[in-house]
Amino acid sequence: MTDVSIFTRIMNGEIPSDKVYEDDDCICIKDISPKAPVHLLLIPRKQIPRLVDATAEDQALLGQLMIKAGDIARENGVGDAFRLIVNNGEEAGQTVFHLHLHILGGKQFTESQL
Ligand code: D5M
Repeated sequence: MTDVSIFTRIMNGEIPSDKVYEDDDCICIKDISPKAPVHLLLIPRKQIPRLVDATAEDQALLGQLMIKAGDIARENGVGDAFRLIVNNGEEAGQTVFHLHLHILGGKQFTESQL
C-alpha cells in the first residue's frame, strides 16, 4: 500500500497550502519553493506516484490536467507564456511521489534553462 503523499495530506486539509484552484479531480497550489514569479503545482486527487505509473485508465484525467493547466496559467496572469514540467523519478529531480505538473511563468525562459 502506497504511503499517503504530502499532496494528499494537503487535499485532506491536514497541511495548509496556498490553493488557487480545485475541482473534483485536481487541485492547484502555489509551490512552497518557487522557481519563477508564478510557480504552481497542478495535482490530480488520484495519487499516481509518477507519470510512468499512469495507465490507460488515467488517459482522460491526464488530458484534463493539460487543458486545465492552460486555463490556470491564464487566470494567474501569465497569459499564454508558461512552462509545464513533470519530473519523473528521483534522477529527474522528483521529490514528491504524487504526480504533479509544475506550471511556471512570469519570466523569460531560455532553452539552456531546461
Ligand atoms: O516537485 C515537488 C515540489 O513540491 C517542489 O517544487 C516543492 C513542492 N512542495 C513540497 N512540499 C510542498 C508544500 N507543502 N506546499 C507546496 N509545495 C510543496 P518535484 O517535481 O517532486 O521535485
